[in-house]
Amino acid sequence: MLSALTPQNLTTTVVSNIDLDQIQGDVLIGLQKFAQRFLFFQIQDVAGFKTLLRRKIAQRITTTRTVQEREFHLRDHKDSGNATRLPNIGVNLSFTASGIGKLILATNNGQTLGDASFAAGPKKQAKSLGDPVDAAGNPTTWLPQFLNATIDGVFLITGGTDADVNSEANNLLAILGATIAASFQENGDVRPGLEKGHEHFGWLDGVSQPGIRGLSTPFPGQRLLDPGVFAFGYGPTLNPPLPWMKNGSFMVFRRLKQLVPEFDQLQFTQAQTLGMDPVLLGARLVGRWKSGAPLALTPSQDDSTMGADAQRNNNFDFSDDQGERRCPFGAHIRKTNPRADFGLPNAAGVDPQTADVDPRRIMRAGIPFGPEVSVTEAANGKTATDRGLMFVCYQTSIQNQFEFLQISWANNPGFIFGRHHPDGTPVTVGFDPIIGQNGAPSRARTTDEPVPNYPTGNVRGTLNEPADFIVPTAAAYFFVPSMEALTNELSA
Ligand code: N7H
Repeated sequence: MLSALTPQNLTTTVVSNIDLDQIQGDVLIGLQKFAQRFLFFQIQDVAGFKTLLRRKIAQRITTTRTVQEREFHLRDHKDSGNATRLPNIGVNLSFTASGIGKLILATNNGQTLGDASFAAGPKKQAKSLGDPVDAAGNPTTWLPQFLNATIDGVFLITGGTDADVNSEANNLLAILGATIAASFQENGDVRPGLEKGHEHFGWLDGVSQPGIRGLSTPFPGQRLLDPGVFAFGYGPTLNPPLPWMKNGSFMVFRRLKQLVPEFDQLQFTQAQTLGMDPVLLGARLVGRWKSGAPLALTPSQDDSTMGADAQRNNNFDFSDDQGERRCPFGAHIRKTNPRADFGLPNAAGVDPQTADVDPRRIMRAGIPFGPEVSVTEAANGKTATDRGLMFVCYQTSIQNQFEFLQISWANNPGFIFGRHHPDGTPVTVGFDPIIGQNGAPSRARTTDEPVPNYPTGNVRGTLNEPADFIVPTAAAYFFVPSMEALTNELSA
């Protein structure tokens, strides 16, 4: 069974003080998931909900300890040649600011929990995130359930099949009865056949995740970060803003619709204009080939063995590619994790990632939703049915991590700063061609595309994206409490 996104090389001898029994399972390792239900709800009867949370729901929540044990079990299962899917039902529960406000009456009307973006919620943040908005700043592409109704919480329910997760969703709904009202539900599913583990544009997802000090043994090139970057109470966030937030995390959810046939067409038409192979252009938009192999290591042809090899597929830091011969500065993985670009090692020997990039990292745990592209959609080059990514990420600061990546890096044509073409003129990198959003009404984006021309050198080019190929259709910000907070502060 797939774990959230990435091969986490879990160490068998856990030497750290990470409280695996307190942190919910999707945060650091990721619930094992082939299918996942997102069950958004409103709390209708606060007292009744609290009683059921304490007595019947908390025991169904899957902790990091359980997820870790399942990882080891799954390895044995696979190693013994067994290809069957195990049900491995997982349940996580988290709350929006309005949900926390209802559960902790002393501070009713919402909680900031030390994070202004969490308190504001993504609807208020939509404009600054670059989402399409009307004159009043309200998102224009979101589903009505996320615009008009209050969402207090969400259950993430994972398992081996849709039937497994549907059955657990029904159990939860039956237990909670009228204490909640489901406001929106949708299933995500790992894609079928050879597309397993690939998102809808076709790229292998979950190749690069941060390692966690004390929990994982790093793969070559994988950074080991303090658990405090993702869960409160460790390292830089030793003291959570409120004591009961220890072992909790913030979760960002975004339902991102992907216009797959349109994006496929763009790669063909732009490749023609730029005079390059569309497959290479696609790889240069992401920074990896569809197999996961990084351009930084294999710039002119795919290497699917490398793509699948965790010992190699992150073993680079861009420091030897300041001329963008291998990977453009604008590529999605270079914009969202610039590795050593962000201040190359300086005379003082400062490790640039530790200083600048590490505190911005996020732990991604999304899953694709929607059907495969139909023959008719492919022929027409036009999306007829919603599909995309249920994007989920964890962090201890929404403002300094997810929002910073989206706003200050992906949407910022200037980032990465201070680079020059060989003739000395400054490089304006442009938007992240995958997730970058131009808040202007036209939405049109450009990205610098130094067309590779071996062996002479790159020819300057510009990628033109006249429209968005990823459209945000829902978003919500959550706090993922520890087990202790669920059974004490939030259900008292
Ligand atoms: Fe991205 N894609 O298919 O092109 N992403 N992403 N992402 N993303 C990554 O390493 C994709 C989104 C990050 O450490 C890969 O897993 C799509 C948002 C970060 O090297 C691919 C969508 C944000 C990384 C994609 C989407 C990020 C990353 C390479 C939306 C944050 C790790 C495989 C539909 C604001 C970078 C991998 C690193 C990798 C795609 C969304 C961030 C293929 C389709 C919203 C930090």
